[in-house]
Amino acid sequence: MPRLGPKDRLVIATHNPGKLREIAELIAPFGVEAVSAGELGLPEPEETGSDFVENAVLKARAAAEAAGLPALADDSGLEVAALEGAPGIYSARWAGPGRDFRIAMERVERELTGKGDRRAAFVCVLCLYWPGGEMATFEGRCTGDLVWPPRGDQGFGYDPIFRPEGYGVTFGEMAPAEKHRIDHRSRAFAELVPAVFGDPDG
Ligand code: ITT
Repeated sequence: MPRLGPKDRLVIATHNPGKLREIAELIAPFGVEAVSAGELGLPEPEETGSDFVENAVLKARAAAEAAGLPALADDSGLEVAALEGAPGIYSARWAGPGRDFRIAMERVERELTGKGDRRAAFVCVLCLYWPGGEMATFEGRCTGDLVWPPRGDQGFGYDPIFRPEGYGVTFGEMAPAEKHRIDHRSRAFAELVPAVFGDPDG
């Protein structure tokens, strides 16, 4: 698998500003020149996959082929135990066409009515895809439980209702650096680093 070095350009293949900010923060120490799908005017591919891996691959492939550059895509979501893993790959779609996560969080809470089990996990699959067709995927998970009402205005998406295991606060109440220590995206990224960047000091 080719490596990425400080002079290389990498497309961050997401149209979600919250993800873009977090991925840019994770990549910053490695010095690659990150350019977003939005900046390049790339279209948003339809997510026709049946799991996180398939969707991450199709988004990364579409961006890599359109831009002629390596591309990093993220497919992620919230899996709620008592809802058999929903919303899962449909996490963004539960927020409706206006991407209003108040609506998505209210739907989760409504569907949990009468169920005692409030366990949930965030899942993230990252795909790094090269224009020649080489690719690799990396997965990270973060378990926790759901609170109601939503708390905090940090982060994005479902962060205000997700309380990671071992913490009294939600992701919505955590500073970005604190979330990055334990969240699903950072964990997937930690798997990617040795495969894609090698030893940053070596
Ligand atoms: P792209 O496909 O353009 O990357 P998207 O928002 O459509 O953007 P997904 O299909 O992967 O991306 O949807 C994942 C949704 O899961 C996302 O919109 C968030 O609502 C939610 N999600 C993922 N990671 C999250 C996090 O760290 N905190 C809160 N919500 C998160």
